[in-house]
Amino acid sequence: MSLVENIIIRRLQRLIPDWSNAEEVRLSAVWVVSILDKFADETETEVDDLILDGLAKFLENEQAWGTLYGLLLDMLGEDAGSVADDSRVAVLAGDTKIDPATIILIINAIIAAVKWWRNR
Ligand SMILES: [Ca+2]
Repeated sequence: MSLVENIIIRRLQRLIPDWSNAEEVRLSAVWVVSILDKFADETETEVDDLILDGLAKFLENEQAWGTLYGLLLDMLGEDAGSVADDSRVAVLAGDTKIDPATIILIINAIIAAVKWWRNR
């Protein structure tokens, strides 16, 4: 694990005492996204910038964050369905003006990150 990963993990463990609290998770995600955005600016690939810019829009919009948080909780549950089949993707697209394909990409990236976190 790299030094940066270690720092992020230690900060997250202190910042998110309760993962079931949507506002605590949102505030911590704002911090993580602001840090990761600086790294994404330095990479040649654009998908990282796309994901982080989209995530920042969700975090700035209270209604979109509530929708996204509920969707993520469901998708990380036992009987998770497909993100692409969830009607909340269209709601998020309306709230944020992000196209649905990008929203699906962002949500799947978050799910992969959370699963990595749980299994590390
Ligand atoms: Ca980049």
